[in-house]
Amino acid sequence: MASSVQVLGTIYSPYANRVQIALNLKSVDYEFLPQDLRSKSDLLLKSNPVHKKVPVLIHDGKCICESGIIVQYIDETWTGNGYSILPSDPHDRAVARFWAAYFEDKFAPLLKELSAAKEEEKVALKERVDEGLGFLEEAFLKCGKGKAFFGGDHIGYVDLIIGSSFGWITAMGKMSGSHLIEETKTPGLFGWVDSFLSNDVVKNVMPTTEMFIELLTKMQAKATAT
Ligand code: GTX
Repeated sequence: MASSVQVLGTIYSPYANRVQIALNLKSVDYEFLPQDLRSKSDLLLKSNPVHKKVPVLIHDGKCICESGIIVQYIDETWTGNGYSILPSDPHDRAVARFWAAYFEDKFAPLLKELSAAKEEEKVALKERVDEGLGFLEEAFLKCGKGKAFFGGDHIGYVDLIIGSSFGWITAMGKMSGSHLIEETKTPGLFGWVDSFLSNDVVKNVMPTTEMFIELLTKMQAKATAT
């Protein structure tokens, strides 16, 4: 009997997108249940009572929360479908978890800090971002062994964790004219962004750059009106 899989998410959530892409990689059919985060549903509050956030994966009635944990659950549950999302070698797997945690805990918060910084704070923050990009470029070359993705020939765990934020990042770069990834400085990451965003399993999940730009424009107009 086919299992029942539901994802509570929002279409612009990079965290929900990771889960959707992981399910696509494993060819698992699922139902997407869009959530209104300004007025949280009983289902969301009941299925993620601690954080009250999306995404939540509901598999045969059981709830799993936190996107990274959900992606690992998907990988461990549908082992026979497609290739493994995390590397099979324990050291490679630990390295992939390290870079995913680095992005989540250090790099993404730094980007957030930079986007909210006052003009005089920007130079020092930009230096730290550039240092982080240097680390990620090196990680890309080492983990991907010269192939298109951090996962090598296929989208893997680090690709999902980092790549899912590139809808927002690419749109913000287009709007400000200052792009985070420059071909001259981090050529590996530059090519990787394109390979990731244009991949079919990603394209049919993540909103387009134009959609992100439209949303960001509305958010900015609302912020300046208040
Ligand atoms: N650590 C969690 C995970 O990995 O699943 C984080 C999930 C999360 O923050 N979800 C947000 C939420 O439900 C929605 S996504 C936020 C979009 C950020 C855009 C970044 C550019 N928030 C509801 C709440 O905080 O109440």
